[in-house]
Amino acid sequence: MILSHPVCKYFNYCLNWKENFLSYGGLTIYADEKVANLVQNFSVSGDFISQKRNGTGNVNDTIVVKLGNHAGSKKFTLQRINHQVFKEPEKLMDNYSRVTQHIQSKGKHKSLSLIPSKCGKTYFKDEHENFWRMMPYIDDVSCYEVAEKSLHAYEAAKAFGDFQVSLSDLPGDPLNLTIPDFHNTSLRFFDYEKSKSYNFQNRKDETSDLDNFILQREHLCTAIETDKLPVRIVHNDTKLNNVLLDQTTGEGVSVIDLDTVMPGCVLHDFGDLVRTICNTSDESEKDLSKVNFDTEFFKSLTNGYLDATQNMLEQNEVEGLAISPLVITFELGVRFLTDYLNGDNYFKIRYPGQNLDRARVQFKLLKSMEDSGDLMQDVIRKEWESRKQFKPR
Ligand code: GN1
Ligand code: MG
Repeated sequence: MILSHPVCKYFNYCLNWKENFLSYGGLTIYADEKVANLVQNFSVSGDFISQKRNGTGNVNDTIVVKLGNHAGSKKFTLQRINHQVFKEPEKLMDNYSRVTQHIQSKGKHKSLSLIPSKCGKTYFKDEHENFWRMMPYIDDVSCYEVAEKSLHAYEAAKAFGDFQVSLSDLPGDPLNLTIPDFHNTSLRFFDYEKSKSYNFQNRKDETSDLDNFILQREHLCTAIETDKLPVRIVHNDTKLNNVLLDQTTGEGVSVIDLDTVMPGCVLHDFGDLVRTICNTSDESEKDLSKVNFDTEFFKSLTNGYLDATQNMLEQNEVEGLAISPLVITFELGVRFLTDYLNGDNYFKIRYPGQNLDRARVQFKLLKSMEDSGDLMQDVIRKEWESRKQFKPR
């Protein structure tokens, strides 16, 4: 509450300025000099040419940096890990390094890889305790906020399915939990109720029209019974914009944003794929009549996902697929609303009220999914049965 006071906002602004970057509207713009100095700490050659802030992620800061010399130029991705969200960046980077190396070892050379720091670490820690990582930029790819055609739905889902399968034989200890209880929907619901009752920002009245809708769906909190399902390494954040598709063929090239890759449940990945790919509009759409569930994309997505995972999935996982989009959409709606009630501390916002807009989009989408519940069941059953018939025994 206190931090949102205009005087504190100004104070924060000055602090940020001192750190050599400008922060406004949740998006931080870093000065060229700061970026040029940062990249010098990684094992790369070439002089700083330019940098561009990539504004799509809701949590970390991503910058595309161009370095070069007389022989030519090369692009890199530089990222600051949001340590307010990821409390143990070293452990996170340990996962990141194991996962990227394992995927590369399977011949997926166009997938993510880390550039070591000059001290031989997988990250660089700056004087303000910020953790940075650097990776070669992957060229000739596209990244979509909203799916434009069925091919996108098929390829993105196949890429995330392939990713789960690739990690099913990761050797060594289980990966670290980078955010414990990340998809604990009951806990997310509990946090929402707490925020509503504290009402620190005095925003409760603006959200009261959603109260009944949310309460009536509380049962979704326990609809995925994770304790009865296999624990696998999953991505946990399978948004459409977390996969790169080939610019020419549309084929999946690489899954990105690996911070939440950890032991979990495949249903959360499938649910989040559907949530983003089958939404006819984007996550902050103000005109809710444009937010609907796309059944054609759902069919393509299911095909792509099962083409990749049919030999890995167990029957009880397949049985849970159809409810998972509703759970994840509900969960994220609740998370956006909680953040709005708390004063927008978690998800980056580009304008005031964005988290409330985002929450409304999720709840509208959820309503539209409910209307297509039977169709989802039928599509999954049909696709699974047809694959089982031809499955080698
Ligand atoms: C965040 O960072 P990004 O934009 O890929 C969030 C996801 C949400 C998503 C909603 C670590 O993902 O859980 O589904 O925003 N990531 C984290 O757009 O909380
Ligand atoms: Mg992302």
